Amino acid sequence: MKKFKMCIIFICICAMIFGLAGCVQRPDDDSEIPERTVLGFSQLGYESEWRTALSNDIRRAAARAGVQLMFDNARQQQFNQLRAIRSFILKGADVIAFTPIVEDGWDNILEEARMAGIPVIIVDRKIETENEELFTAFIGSDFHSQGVKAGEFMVERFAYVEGPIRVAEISGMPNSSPAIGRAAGLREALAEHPNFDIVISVSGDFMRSKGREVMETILREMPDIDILFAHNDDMALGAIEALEEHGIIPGEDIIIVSVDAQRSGLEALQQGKINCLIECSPHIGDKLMTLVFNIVNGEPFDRYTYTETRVFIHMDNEQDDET
Ligand code: GZL
Repeated sequence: MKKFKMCIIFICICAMIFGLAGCVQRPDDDSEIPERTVLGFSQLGYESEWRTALSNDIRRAAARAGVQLMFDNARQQQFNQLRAIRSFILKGADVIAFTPIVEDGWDNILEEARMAGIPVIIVDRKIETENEELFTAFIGSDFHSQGVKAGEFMVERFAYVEGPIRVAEISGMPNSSPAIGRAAGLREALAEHPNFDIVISVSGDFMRSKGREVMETILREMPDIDILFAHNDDMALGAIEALEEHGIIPGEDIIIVSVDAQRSGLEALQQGKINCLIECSPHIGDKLMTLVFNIVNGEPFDRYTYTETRVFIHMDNEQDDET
């Protein structure tokens, strides 16, 4: 009898253990650990310090946000961007984002993403499209206002100079929205000031090496200029190398205005080699991740998000003044 009781007790204890096991909060078969949001990001290249800063910012932001980032670098080729976006579609990304190297040629791939039900965020640069519905949101800076601010600095700096004040422009990559916007903004700001004359404009593709080459060309073709406007720091720094090789003092013999305000540009400003920097912030990553989550979760979001643009001016023998 005693043995029988012991067996009953043992069976009860086993039943309790397995029964309790049934109560443990373990994931049941169809409950999934929430999947990470997958973002496919096509970066246009690594032509400048600014571009590298943007890539690093987006990688860090994705890691912070727990977003699974598929990152592709197109090495300055639109074809590579189209291929990368198509691969993100085939891999079933939740959201696709890309920095369009030029303004046109995106409608077909964006239509493919739309057909696949994948929202697309345009980052940094803008596109020209027949159908604005082909993308969900844009986050970047206002290139036109950057050009206007550059022109406003020139007008103020040469307020009491009769002229002609000869301006040379080293522009960004042809047909890219920053090159188009900055050039238009500059011309708008100078339109009311006929004593300013943009005497030459040559593309340096946003690259330091080409900025130096182009400056050599400008010094040959148009040796007598008063102001250099470079569409980014890298080209301004390349131009400064050429000027110094010719014994021309940057920031004094020629007033230099540039855009981006990355570390090397700010150092040149501190040294007085660049007189005015228009900021173009690469700190887009966190805003991009918030946008991704809002879109994926069906929450409200702004279709256009712009980063801030500050102006830094070198004050002779004084601390640089941020205006
Ligand atoms: C601006 C960005 C530009 C930078 C350059 O948002 O697209 O491209 O001004 C970069 O430095 O090459």
